[in-house]
Amino acid sequence: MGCCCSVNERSKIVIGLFDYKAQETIDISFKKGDRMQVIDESELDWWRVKNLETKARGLIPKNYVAEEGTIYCEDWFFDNISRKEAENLLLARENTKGTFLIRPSEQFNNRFSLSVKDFDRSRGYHVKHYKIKPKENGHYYIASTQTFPDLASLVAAYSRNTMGLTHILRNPCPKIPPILYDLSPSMRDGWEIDRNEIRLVKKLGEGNFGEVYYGKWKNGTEVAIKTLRQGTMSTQAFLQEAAIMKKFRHNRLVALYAVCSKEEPIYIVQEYMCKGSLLDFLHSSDGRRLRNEELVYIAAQVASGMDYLEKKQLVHRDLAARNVLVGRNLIAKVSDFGLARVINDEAYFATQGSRFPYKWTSVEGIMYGRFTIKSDVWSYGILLMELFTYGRVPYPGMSNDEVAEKVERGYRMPRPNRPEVALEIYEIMLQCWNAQEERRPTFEYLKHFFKNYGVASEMQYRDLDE
Ligand code: ACK
Repeated sequence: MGCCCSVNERSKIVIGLFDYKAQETIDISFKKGDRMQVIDESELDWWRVKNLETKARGLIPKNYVAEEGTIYCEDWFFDNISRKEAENLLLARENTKGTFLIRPSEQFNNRFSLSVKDFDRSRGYHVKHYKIKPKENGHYYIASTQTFPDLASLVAAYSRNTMGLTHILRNPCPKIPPILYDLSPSMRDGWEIDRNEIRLVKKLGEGNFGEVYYGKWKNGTEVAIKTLRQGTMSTQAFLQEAAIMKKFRHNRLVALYAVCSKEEPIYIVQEYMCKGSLLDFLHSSDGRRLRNEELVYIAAQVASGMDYLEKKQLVHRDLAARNVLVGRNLIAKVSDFGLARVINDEAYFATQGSRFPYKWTSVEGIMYGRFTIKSDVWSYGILLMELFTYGRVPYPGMSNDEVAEKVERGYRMPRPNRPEVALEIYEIMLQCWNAQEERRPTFEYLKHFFKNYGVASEMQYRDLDE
């Protein structure tokens, strides 16, 4: 009995972590919590499944599900996030006191951290972090007097009783659905789409290469559409570049979804970032209220996106606050990478051009037109200055010519007149502006510097055993 179904019975079951609405006929919808049997998991992003609730068969985005019975199905478990990211998620206004999550420790295997939103008169809303340690028998504890066979039992117990925490665990922190790198499953191997599928809804502004719109793709997916002014670049060169950009996937790089290159103007269809450019955001009322540690968080994210480009050996050439975009929960992503290389526009990339970004360009970029990842590091230093001065124009009051001349002779922007811009951060800027390219830091170093900035690793935790 039962042997005929053994293959199916043994196949993997996954659980929906979010609702997903099918976009075509080859994918299927599911709800959070639906059980699905995996039929084919050979593709990178899309798995073929049978939804055991609706009986429908088709493709689903694999990052919307987790294997049944694993910790990844738990609403409160957040894989792959840092302490700062946890704080930003928990501090979102809609979360009340007691909202919590558990994340793997950044330092130790098989250790976890519990992060809980709290409130008191003196500090206002803030996040407390507790270490969850394993015992030799595999049990877990926060206070050594109370141990639990697994994290779920630990959460259940601390949801009933504080047992030394300052607040009981109330609601798991809401999760944000991950981005899909394809507009739809049928586009997983291509990126040319029919421009009739795109609806331009509202002009967002004037970008480096043409107008930028907010719009919708056929089923309603929100997208940003960059239109390229005629003659800005050769279509062939652009398509080669787009092919590279489509393969670049990183959670701190704006995703390229598709292009419409059959007619002018070329459209570049990108992930939509609801708060717009970092520069405009810094000027907005929300931006002006950013605390120092939030500025550090943005600096870390930009360095993280650039670290990925550094490892892939792609030079950005136009890194600046105007080319970083901001989304929900202070997520910042690097945009327009790779595009600068294929631009024909003399005004933009000839050093005499009116739109050449002098104030962001390294000495060797201005003098010899040499652009490398190290000149991106220079630009990152300028971006840091923009960030920590809330979007002030670099070298205030100086013309491009003056900047070019003075910088070549060794002039560097002085430390801003704000006590929060710590000397260490200003020193990082100066290192990015070292005249000798090879002495500038790597993006990997910059990423770690800002990720760990202000984290005295042991001090940040509350220990119930003390
Ligand atoms: O600050 P903004 O609203 O954000 O104004 C500029 C404008 O277009 C010209 O660059 C906005 N923009 C560019 N790309 C995107 C995107 N992917 N998502 C949202 N807004 C974008 C930018």
